[in-house]
Amino acid sequence: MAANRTFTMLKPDAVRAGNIGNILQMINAAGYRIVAMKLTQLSLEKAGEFYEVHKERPFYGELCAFMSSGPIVAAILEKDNAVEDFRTLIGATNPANAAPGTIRAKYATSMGENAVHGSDSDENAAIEGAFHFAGVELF
Ligand code: DAT
Ligand code: MG
Repeated sequence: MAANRTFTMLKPDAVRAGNIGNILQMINAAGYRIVAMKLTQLSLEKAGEFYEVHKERPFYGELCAFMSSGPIVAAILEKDNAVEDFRTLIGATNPANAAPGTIRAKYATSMGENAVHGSDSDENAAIEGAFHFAGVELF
């Protein structure tokens, strides 16, 4: 597998609960190199834009309200097979179904407040990374 990149957000629940360090430790231990990172907060409008693909879903309003409810850590991460391996590291969307030892199994509290985002394809990783970072912020 070629070295490639994924995009993540440590969500407002994880930041509020004081889990930034714990989650970054797991990301580091899994072999990811940090290409870009910042503590930031989405406006309701920007959250709506980020999750536009879900706009017809019944949880869209709740999702955008939650994602704009406090600071997040946004990051671009690099590793071989970055996207797929990161989805494995974070676990299933619903923490009740997340494999033991995954980030969501440890730190998510519900389907909506599930601690962390991970891109679902190389194409979306590039789009989502560019949504949050300018080229000069990548290292
Ligand atoms: P994932 O974040 O695992 O890629 P997704 O892309 O299907 O999951 O959904 C994006 C986010 O929307 C998810 O992290 C949490 C929220 N969400 C998804 N399904 C939900 C549901 N049935 N109820 C409440 N929130 C939901
Ligand atoms: Mg998704």
